[in-house]
Amino acid sequence: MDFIPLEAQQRESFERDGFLVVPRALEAETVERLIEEGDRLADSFFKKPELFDRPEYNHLDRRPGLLREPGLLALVSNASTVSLVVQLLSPNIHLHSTALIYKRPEDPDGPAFRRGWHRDIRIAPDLGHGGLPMVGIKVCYCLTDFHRRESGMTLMARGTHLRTEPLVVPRGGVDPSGVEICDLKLNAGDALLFENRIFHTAAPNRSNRVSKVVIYGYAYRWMKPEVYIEFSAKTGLDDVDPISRQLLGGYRDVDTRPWALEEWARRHNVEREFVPWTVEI
Ligand SMILES: O=C(O)CCC(=O)C(=O)O
Repeated sequence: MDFIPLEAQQRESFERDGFLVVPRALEAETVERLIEEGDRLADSFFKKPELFDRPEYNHLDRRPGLLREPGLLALVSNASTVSLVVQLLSPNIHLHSTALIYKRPEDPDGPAFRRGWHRDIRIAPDLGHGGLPMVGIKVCYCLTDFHRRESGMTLMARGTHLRTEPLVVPRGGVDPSGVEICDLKLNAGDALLFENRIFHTAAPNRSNRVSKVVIYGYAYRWMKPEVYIEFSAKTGLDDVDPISRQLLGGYRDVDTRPWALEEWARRHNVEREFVPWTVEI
């Protein structure tokens, strides 16, 4: 995997906002190939009748099976984004989740579907909202342009990764008050990195085209990947490079060092500071 340095200003904005836009993360040909593969996976979705007033028929959130497609498999170690994830999180990571999200146009006057502000990985219900750790970063790849508001891009509540309380939603409303809601304008090929603590939600697609994204989540290796990631069963890993093998769960246990990304980080001078178990006094 090529090395792309994380600029100081990118780290600063990620730490301040809880998310970071990486413009032109994918080449146009890669986007085309991913659309071709994504459309194949979405075949039965496209065959369903379009019911304008029934948004549940018009959203696809497909999680299993993405890694069977070669382009989607190669995306797991995409240098322009995963380089940054390693520098923001650690070399000790693997792929935690995959999603292909397509949204057909919805009734502009209809109710918001799947609107639910949340933090990822469900830590808060167990540990509360205070002092949450950052343990994962999702990379949302835009396969279509998102040039207008309400065109299907996931909404981010800027800076809420540091929040120690639930969001406050006025009675009868859907969106929180007192926070900045970002409906980002993005181009096909751009990537949006967001960390597990930031409050975000699915948003309606009130444009006149199908919106398409692929979202890959990376997390520390001590976090169990979602069950549908078949590669965690260590099948079919012989043909992939060592970094992809690590990301796909090709190691015995978490006590085995994440040597592929550790070595990569060492070579590019971005290794993590060593944290010992004990110190001498
Ligand atoms: O469909 C969406 O835009 C929401 C995605 C989301 O909430 C997530 O990936 O956690």
